[in-house]
Amino acid sequence: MDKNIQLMDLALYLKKEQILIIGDIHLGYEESLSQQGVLVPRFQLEETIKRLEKILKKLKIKEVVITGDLKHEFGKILYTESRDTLQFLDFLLKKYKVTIIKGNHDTILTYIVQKRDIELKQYYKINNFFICHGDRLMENLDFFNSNTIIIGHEHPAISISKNSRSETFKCFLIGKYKNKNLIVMPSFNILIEGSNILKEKLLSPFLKKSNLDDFEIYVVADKIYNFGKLKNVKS
Ligand SMILES: [Mn+2]
Repeated sequence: MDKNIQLMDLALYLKKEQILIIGDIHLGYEESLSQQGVLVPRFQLEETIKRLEKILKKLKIKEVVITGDLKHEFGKILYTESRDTLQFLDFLLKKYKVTIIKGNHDTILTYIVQKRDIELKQYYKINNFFICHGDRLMENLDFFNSNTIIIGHEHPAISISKNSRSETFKCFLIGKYKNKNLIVMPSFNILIEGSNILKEKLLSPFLKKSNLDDFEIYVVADKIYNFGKLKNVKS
């Protein structure tokens, strides 16, 4: 892996740039569940901030980049969600510059971020890195001039069986898309693990066009574990 990159819990840190990248927080997930009749206690915002604080205090950070799907619901903004989203942004803005990349769930996020003067970007290019949500290909000049793509959207997780028990862990996927490095971020949605890459269909067109078997799996547990290539995990 690039020496400039450090994986820490569910976040990715660019050392030289002092940028912390996190993906797919899906704030408001609880409210969307409760509208479907599933009642869960309201702790997503608080727990998300707690988990993030542990990462933030270990690193020297100038800027936090959110790779899309900061909030969950499509179309309309649910009340709790917009309040939580603002609280979350205010927490970060106290100390850092914040950049948000638009995800497919962020259709109305524009109105929220305008209240805080944050720019909502389609993608973010910094040095050799091209950061985007990953729900669609974006092959522009900035893309071609970068060598590492960082995406969210996929929410990768892997289920690991031991004896008769099986447990699912969020993971990073690191491999190649054409001639570029591709890093897939795990979701920072603390309420769900994500989709099991061994069983479920891939979402991102970047991954559909890659050979996933050659991707390295970095499992996020009490620390980061390199599981090696997917093809070796499968067999
Ligand atoms: Mn998405």
